Amino acid sequence: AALLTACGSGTVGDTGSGGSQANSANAKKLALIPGVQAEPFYISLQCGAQAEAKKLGYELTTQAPQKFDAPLQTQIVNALGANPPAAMLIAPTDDTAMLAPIQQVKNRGSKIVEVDTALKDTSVAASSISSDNVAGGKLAAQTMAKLAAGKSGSVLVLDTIAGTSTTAARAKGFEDELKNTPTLKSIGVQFTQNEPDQAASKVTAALAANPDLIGVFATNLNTGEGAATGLRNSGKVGAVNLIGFDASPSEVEGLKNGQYQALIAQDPASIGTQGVDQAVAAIEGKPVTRNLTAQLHSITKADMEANSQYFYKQSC
Ligand code: T6T
Repeated sequence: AALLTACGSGTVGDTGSGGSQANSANAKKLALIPGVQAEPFYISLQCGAQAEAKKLGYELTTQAPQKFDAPLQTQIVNALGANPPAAMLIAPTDDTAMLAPIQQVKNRGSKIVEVDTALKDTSVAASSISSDNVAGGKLAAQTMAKLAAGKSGSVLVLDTIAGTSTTAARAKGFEDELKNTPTLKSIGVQFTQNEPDQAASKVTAALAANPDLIGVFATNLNTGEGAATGLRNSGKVGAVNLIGFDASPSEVEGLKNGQYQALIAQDPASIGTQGVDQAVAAIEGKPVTRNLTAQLHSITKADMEANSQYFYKQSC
């Protein structure tokens, strides 16, 4: 079911210009810097961006860090600054630490568009495209309440790394909304460094400390995959409701075989498409929309066939 259909807001005439012009040989060049390599969410985003760039007559190259890690991403951004593209589309891995490197590329003449995550400082990017992550967290809490069906118990929230704007917003939306269901008590948000192994052990530890654990909200695909492992290892699959964010092949398989009770799928391809549209508008001096949102879809086993178009890809 398509439960969220939020759409763009806040059109401004700002073309996001900043600093000197990028090298004219790069006038049709776009660079995409995802949060991490070889991950279905960012692959799907890249597929959308690539197709749109081709359609608009631009060349898009992608370079992603091996881990979701600000120092590794900084190296890539710094190298790009030496030969600035007309626009850089980036998913900042840290809402603060990535400010200086991104600002430097902007100072060298590239337009900056944020895709998925964003910096705290809203003055750098010409445009930001993401899911409505707070709404996604709320939707997960409402789904958790439905699944509990009046039964009381503890709920664990698994976040990734402090400074990740998206997952922080999901955790906050979830925690705020859960307060409307007094029978469910959050035992708090735990960080996992975006490592499935850490997510698995946090779940095992939470089960040992809270025998009444009734649900886990995993704020992205890595925390979800780890949480599913933790529940499996503890023999609690199905007894503890697991709601994941994203729709990676492994999560989709887990939904099918009962390891997850619901997934909140994003539309990464549309984030990529819209990102390129905004980058090209900024380059060509056309009006740019400062903030755009992509749709979210809550998917359960019962309606997974009808929602298969939202499953993430491993390649374009
Ligand atoms: O959930 C996505 C993305 O939106 C988030 O910013 C980081 O994690 C993912 O890439 C999934 O692992």
